Amino acid sequence: SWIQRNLSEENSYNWSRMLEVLSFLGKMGCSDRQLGELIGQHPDILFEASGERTFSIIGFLLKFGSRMSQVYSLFLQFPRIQVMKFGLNLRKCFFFLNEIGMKVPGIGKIIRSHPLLLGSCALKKTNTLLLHLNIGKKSLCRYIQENPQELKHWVLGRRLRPLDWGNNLRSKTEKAKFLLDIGFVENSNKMKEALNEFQGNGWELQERFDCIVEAGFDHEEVCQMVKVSPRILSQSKDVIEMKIDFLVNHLCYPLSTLLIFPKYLTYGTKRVQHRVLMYNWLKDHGTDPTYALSTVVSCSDVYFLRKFVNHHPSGPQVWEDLKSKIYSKQ
Ligand SMILES: *[C@@H]1O[C@H](CO)[C@@H](O)[C@H](O)[C@H]1NC(C)=O
Ligand SMILES: CC(=O)N[C@H]1CO[C@H](CO)[C@@H](O)[C@@H]1O
Repeated sequence: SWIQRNLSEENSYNWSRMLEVLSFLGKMGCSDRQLGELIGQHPDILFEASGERTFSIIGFLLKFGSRMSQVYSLFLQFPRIQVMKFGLNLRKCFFFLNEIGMKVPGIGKIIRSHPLLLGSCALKKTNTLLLHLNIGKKSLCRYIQENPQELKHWVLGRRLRPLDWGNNLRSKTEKAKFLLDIGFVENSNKMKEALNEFQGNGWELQERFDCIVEAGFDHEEVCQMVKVSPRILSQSKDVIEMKIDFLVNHLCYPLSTLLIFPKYLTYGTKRVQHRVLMYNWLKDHGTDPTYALSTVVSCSDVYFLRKFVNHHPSGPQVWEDLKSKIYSKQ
């Protein structure tokens, strides 16, 4: 009955192709369950033109040298956008890159590494972009190769600003704009500190900020975290995601720990792991009252040894054992 509800009486369907789509996705690596979830969320992968759109996206990606595993991972993360629209966007990006004179290997590289991004961007027309970004084709090519993420700002409905590429000022203003957006006060000391603290340009900061939001916070909460501890945004998105995963899935602290202790994200995972494992061991072997993660992680080694480790006769030995185990790992 689900299928019936998703079929339209005005269309005819090619069931043999729909079957091919299912078995192709299956061969690519989708388990039945993943397949069910995928089609459940995106019925049009199967039904739109009886799967022809899906095949045309897959064909497009393979033509540019994507590996099957990359295609597979794209479908697992397929964005909330119609399959047909996704395919059109991909093609439009290709035409745009071609029109500004990017060579095929360069285009292939961008398509292979950013299919999700390209498929989600409804780019403006090439002439409009060249005009408003105020940049030549050659420079634009290089700019995109170095900053492919920028493409997502050049979509229909967004206002364009001229690219003063190579101009440091721009990256400074972008950073400043980002900080003002998240609630810093213009010309305040905090703002100056944060500006100096941040490595990365405007969109990178935004991307890092967003990935914390996506972990399960609301915008305001993340603004607050960044104000308390600006340095958390000086790390790449991958590192931030890894640290959050580590906190929640390995150390088994609730995500909300970050609200009280955002600075956690600035510590190396080895240090955190060493401290937490030691602290847990002491808890299992002694009577220490419960300390917050912030206390356990932030204090100096000397203080930690004095306050926690040395209270148990075997503490120092366990501390050393953990240290060699954790720090010898890659
Ligand atoms: C239905 O799909 C199959 C497999 O892709 C194809 O060979 C066949 O020509 C299609 N039939 C029609 C009527 O389009
Ligand atoms: C495109 C379409 O009609 N999708 C429908 C498929 O069935 C689910 C469940 O009934 C509906 O929510 C979708 O709107």
